[in-house]
Amino acid sequence: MTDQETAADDCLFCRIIRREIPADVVLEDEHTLAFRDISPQAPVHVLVIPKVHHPDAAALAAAAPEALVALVEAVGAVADQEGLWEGYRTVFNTGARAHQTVFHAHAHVLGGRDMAWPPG
Ligand code: D5M
Repeated sequence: MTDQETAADDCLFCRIIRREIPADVVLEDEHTLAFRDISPQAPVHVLVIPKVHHPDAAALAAAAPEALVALVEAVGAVADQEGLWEGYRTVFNTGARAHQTVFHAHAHVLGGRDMAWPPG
């Protein structure tokens, strides 16, 4: 088994993809799964994840650029589906210091309220 497969075996988001853990799925396609964050930070807070396991977005871009493109397309589709035509924020937390807690690449899609800048 490769390191990547080992990591995927007990990765929380891989388990959601395999439907071992329930999630409120809002969109799914060949490359991507999108589901509501369990701890929403805005009226709309959806996580968009690739179906392949890579620890963060940069690693995904390096290993599977087509999956990153599909992920960003899915972010736009989620925003449309959720009615976020006034704007939304896309966040890739990368590394513990940036508050990444799940080391499977994911985009946060946040919307439905005004966003502050700079972020905390
Ligand atoms: O974001 C990881 C996010 O994952 C964080 O906002 C909580 C969310 N999370 C954790 N467990 C679940 C389940 N089971 N369903 C839905 N959402 C979940 P990070 O950028 O790594 O801090």
